[in-house]
Amino acid sequence: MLITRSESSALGSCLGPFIKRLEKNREKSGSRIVLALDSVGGKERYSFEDAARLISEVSPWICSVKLGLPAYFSLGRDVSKLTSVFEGIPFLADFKTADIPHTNQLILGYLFGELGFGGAIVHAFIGPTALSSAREVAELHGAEVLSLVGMSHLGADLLNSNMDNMIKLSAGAGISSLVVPSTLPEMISRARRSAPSSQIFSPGVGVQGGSPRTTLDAGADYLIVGRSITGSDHPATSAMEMCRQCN
Ligand code: FNU
Repeated sequence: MLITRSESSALGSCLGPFIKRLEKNREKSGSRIVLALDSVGGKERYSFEDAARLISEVSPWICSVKLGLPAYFSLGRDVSKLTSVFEGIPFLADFKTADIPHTNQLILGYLFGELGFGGAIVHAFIGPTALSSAREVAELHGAEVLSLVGMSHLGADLLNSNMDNMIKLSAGAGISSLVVPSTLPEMISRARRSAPSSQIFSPGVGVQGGSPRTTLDAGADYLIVGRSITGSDHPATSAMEMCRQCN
């Protein structure tokens, strides 16, 4: 399955502010790493200061920060403090939103409008209507929806076997950013061939077994990395090392 040329050029021309900021940061730092801040130093619950210290420490080696429910459990509304203190860093929300359009709108409106996220990961399996409406909410806030079309853990076969359909659905809904697992590089190559002008974000690098180099060679644009950096005794060194492996 190949996204048609008109679909592809339409996608290429609608790069949102989040992707543009990400690209700028990537050029500046030379890093394609999106830091997944689920835990800090192995701690499940961490303070605003813990999070801010870690981000400051690794900021030369990353281009974005991703926060999900674990971060929200630790920080609550202080997430908005984090996104404003680090306003130069685009923040990605990973709540894997997968609800009806109205509920998605409420969730995404809060993430973009109140917490200051520039992008949010949404499950592609919710279908064309819900994906389009999520993309519309994002546009209202100058934000980006990333469509989750595959997952990195063992046993995600039901989802992963439908990747091609979900890429097509995402393109039809005007979404050009995809999340595709690093642990399955052949899925990344297939996604890249199907949607050449998409931005591919790939989680599962490091602790889950994905290799930075293989993931990028397969066609990913950005690597989502958590514990290899956040759980390290020397997070900045680990981030720098991973960055080196990418270049
Ligand atoms: P680390 N993540 C993932 N696999 O790991 N969003 C997926 O398929 C996916 C994700 C997230 O293993 C996961 O929730 F869609 O410590 C975590 O925040 O490097 C991060 O990517 C991986 O963290």
